[in-house]
Amino acid sequence: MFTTQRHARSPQRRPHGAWQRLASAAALATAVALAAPPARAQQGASTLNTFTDFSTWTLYGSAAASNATPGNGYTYSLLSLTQVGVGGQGGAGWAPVALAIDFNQPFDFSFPFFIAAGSVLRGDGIALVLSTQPGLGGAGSGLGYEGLGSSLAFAIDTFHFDGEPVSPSLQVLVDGSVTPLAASETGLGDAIRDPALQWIASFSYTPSGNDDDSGSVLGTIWRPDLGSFSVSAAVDFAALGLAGNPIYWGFTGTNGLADDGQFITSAMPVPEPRGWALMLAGMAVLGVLVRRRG
Ligand SMILES: [Ca+2]
Repeated sequence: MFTTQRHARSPQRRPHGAWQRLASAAALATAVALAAPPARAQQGASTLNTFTDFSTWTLYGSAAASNATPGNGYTYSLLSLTQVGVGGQGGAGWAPVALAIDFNQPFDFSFPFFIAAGSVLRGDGIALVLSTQPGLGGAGSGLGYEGLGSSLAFAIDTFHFDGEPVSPSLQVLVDGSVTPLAASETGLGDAIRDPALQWIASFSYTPSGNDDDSGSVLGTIWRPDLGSFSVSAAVDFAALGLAGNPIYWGFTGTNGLADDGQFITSAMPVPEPRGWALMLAGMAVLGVLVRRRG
């Protein structure tokens, strides 16, 4: 059903108002990123600390990518997993290049996201997925993750049936199963959905120290007005079939019976004209040096 693979084409046109809302929200995320101390070299990836152009990603199903520079000093890239107001969707976006991850060393992934409410019903959620292969899994409660083997996911599940963790919950998922290895109920209710305020999510790993490709993962979401929520689990990357393999990373999302829009974002400041002048001057100097060496 969701087997169609396609690549992002030229940026799509978006309503100006949507970009303005996103712009104010993303400015906050960017300000937080810029205020943070320089990240030490470590494993993983961040759409928060490193500008990520989602239009270069591999997209599946309902996923779409677009970029904009709305004139407020920032350039934004937006990965839309599901569109607001359209139900029955499942989408995924995957970084085009696999990572080599040593599971006896720490890693950290971080990304801003937001959910725009469709109708009253929330759902279904978003997952950050690490896998030996990109793809799009099961619809609805499958979060676009169900069925993706040799994988691990940090899920933000926004819908539950009876007997499942009360949504919104944070979950650690493995082996393509949406029965969580670990889950944490946030009690956030509909507050998790806000098109004007982004969450900052991180998914980090601490190895056991025994050189056995196992350790513990910690998934956290944070918003300045609501605080932070997290879930953790012990994981064995050798048993999951991930150790020693190239690791693809991406996001999946579904909305099933609901029609929420679910978005991953990245932003960067637009260089000031003076900054461009300095950079061009620097490149000219570099050109002179290269010519002298030659
Ligand atoms: Ca669910």
